[in-house]
Amino acid sequence: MALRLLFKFFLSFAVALCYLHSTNAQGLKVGFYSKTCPDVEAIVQKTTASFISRAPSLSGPLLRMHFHDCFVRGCDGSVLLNSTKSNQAEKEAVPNQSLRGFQVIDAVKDAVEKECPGVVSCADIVALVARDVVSMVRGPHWKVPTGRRDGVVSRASEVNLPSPFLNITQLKASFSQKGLSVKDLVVLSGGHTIGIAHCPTFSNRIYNFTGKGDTDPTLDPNYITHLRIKCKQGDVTSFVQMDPGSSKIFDTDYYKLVSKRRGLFQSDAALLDDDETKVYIGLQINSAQPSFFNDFGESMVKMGNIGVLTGKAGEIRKKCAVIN
Ligand code: HEM
Ligand SMILES: *[C@@H]1O[C@H](CO)[C@@H](O)[C@H](O)[C@H]1NC(C)=O
Ligand SMILES: *[C@@H]1O[C@H](CO)[C@@H](O)[C@H](O)[C@H]1NC(C)=O
Ligand SMILES: *[C@@H]1O[C@H](CO)[C@@H](O)[C@H](O)[C@H]1NC(C)=O
Ligand SMILES: CC(=O)N[C@H]1CO[C@H](CO)[C@@H](O)[C@@H]1O
Repeated sequence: MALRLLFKFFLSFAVALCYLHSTNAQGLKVGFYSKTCPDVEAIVQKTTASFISRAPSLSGPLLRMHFHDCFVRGCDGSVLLNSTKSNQAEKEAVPNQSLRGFQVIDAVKDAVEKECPGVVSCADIVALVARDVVSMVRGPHWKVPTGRRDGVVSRASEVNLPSPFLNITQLKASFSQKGLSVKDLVVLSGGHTIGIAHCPTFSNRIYNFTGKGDTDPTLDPNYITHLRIKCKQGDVTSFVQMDPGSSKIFDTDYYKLVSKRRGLFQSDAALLDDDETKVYIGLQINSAQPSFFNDFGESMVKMGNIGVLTGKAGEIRKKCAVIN
């Protein structure tokens, strides 16, 4: 009898431990839809793959979309909302210019709605798609806690994303305001191993750094020559690969570039101005088994927790671009 009680005690203890492990303070958990929409992750994966296999360059903007969602009002799908007559949505703000791939989110949502109408949030879809595109370009795969609900507010005036012109102090402050660490900063910046950037995000560094027609002394002069060919002065429409040659492959190249003073943005170069971020970069380059892939999954999960709506808050949108 006593033995059975003891056994029961240990069992409930183990169950409680598992529970603690799979949930977090805000109530997201891996497999949130296991009863209500068991195939959701397979549907998201399949639909996303059908786009990425044809257009791998959509992986960049779709990863970035989760970042932009989470940093403004929390990961609540607010980045997806269209403007209305009376409201300028986040999409209208300057850093949006280059957000793309909304059609992928809409297609995923339609496919999911067919299977389980009104169950899966757009905010979760953004998080799952971000994970899937990274896997599809040979990056890590991680478990995405779900259970986010969709917000009903999206305001262009609230978009206060870190700009590519920030220095290390400002970057650390921006991340810390969202509850993210210095390690998260250097790890998530590694997302710049895929994708592209438009000339105005770095042209000051190659043409007119301090207003005297000079260049950024922290940028490799040979790289400046290369970038000037891609971006003529005043060009606002051209773009470059952030990790030239492997911008569609998720790898540790970003850290090699930054250490060679070829990080594209001031905010990339700034990671050499802090002991912790600099040491991290060195470790990723020199280690036989870099921790970056594992770290990236962990930091993405942390980012995915920012300001989430759970329980009865918010809603489950029917269409990701409009509130119900
Ligand atoms: C640390 C602060 C960050 C700054 C200042 C920053 C800034 C930028 C800028 C200016 C662009 C170029 C946009 C364009 O011109 O088209 C860009 C692209 C990108 N960013 Fe970041 N970013 C930051 C953090 C992140 C994070 C946390 C992620 C995701 C984990 C991310 C993922 C990306 C990706 C994948 C692209 C390529 C987009 C594409 O291919 O269209 N960035 N970022
Ligand atoms: C970063 O920029 C802020 C604002 O311009 C400035 O006050 C600060 O001194 C800068 N810090 C570094 C480390 O450059
Ligand atoms: C560089 O910037 C300064 C200050 O903004 C401006 O007056 C000057 O015309 C610019 N020079 C060039 C070559 O664009
Ligand atoms: C949202 O806006 C886009 C671009 O203007 C448009 O194509 C799309 O149909 C809109 N979505 C909804 C649900 O109104
Ligand atoms: C994708 C998207 O909605 N882009 C918009 C970003 O904001 C500019 C105006 O600042 C609009 O013209 C774009 O359509």
